[in-house]
Amino acid sequence: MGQPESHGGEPPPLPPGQRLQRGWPVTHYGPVPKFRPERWEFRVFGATADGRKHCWSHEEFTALRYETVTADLHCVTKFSMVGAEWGGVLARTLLALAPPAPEAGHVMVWAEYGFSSNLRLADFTADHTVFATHRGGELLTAEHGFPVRLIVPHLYAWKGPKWVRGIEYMTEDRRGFWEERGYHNVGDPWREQRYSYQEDPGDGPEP
Ligand SMILES: Nc1nc2c(c(=O)[nH]1)N[C@H]1C(S)=C(S)[C@@H](COP(=O)(O)O)O[C@H]1N2
Ligand SMILES: [Mo]
Repeated sequence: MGQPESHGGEPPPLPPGQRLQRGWPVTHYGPVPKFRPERWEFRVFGATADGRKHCWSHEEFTALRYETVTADLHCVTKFSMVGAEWGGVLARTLLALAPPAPEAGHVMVWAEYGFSSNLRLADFTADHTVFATHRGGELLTAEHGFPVRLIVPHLYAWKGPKWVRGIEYMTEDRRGFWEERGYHNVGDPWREQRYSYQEDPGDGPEP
């Protein structure tokens, strides 16, 4: 990760090639989904430890332990928004409630309309990876991912789907939506891992 923790009053350094963006633009592919609480559930499936699927209704999900994380968001198109406080359910909390099988080394995060992004289990379980329901103490707006979006602070923002509906534990890595369309399988902004042609052997499955 290599992100400095303290910067002595200076503005926080940005990853290489990024510029600071004022405000908070909306960036995504496709339409904003309509939230239907009675049809919404959050699912953990695939290679779970007990071989079962685990589901939470919206009411159940919002009753899970709430924690906050301060994190920047780096879009691969080169703008960064810094210093937001995200509130929600840590990925670690979900992992403890619905653990993966020992063979699961990867996670696919699934969102509305089949949008997906894959993560290594280690990135998923990082202590600041959070399924955010709030930003700056306020509920997310629809455009920014209400009711739940993933924030993976140490990776490019496409690795954090908005409108998340569940996660799939995987015993083998598979590419998600943008990863299939030319973006880097890992996506570490501090190493400027933008595109799949930059991948080293072992960074991911064949593009
Ligand atoms: N479901 C979904 N989530 C998504 C995307 C998307 O296309 N679909 N785009 C990602 C990208 S590229 C970025 S930069 C961030 C933008 O988040 P924001 O609109 O809240 O700024 O959302 C990410 N999450
Ligand atoms: Mo992005």
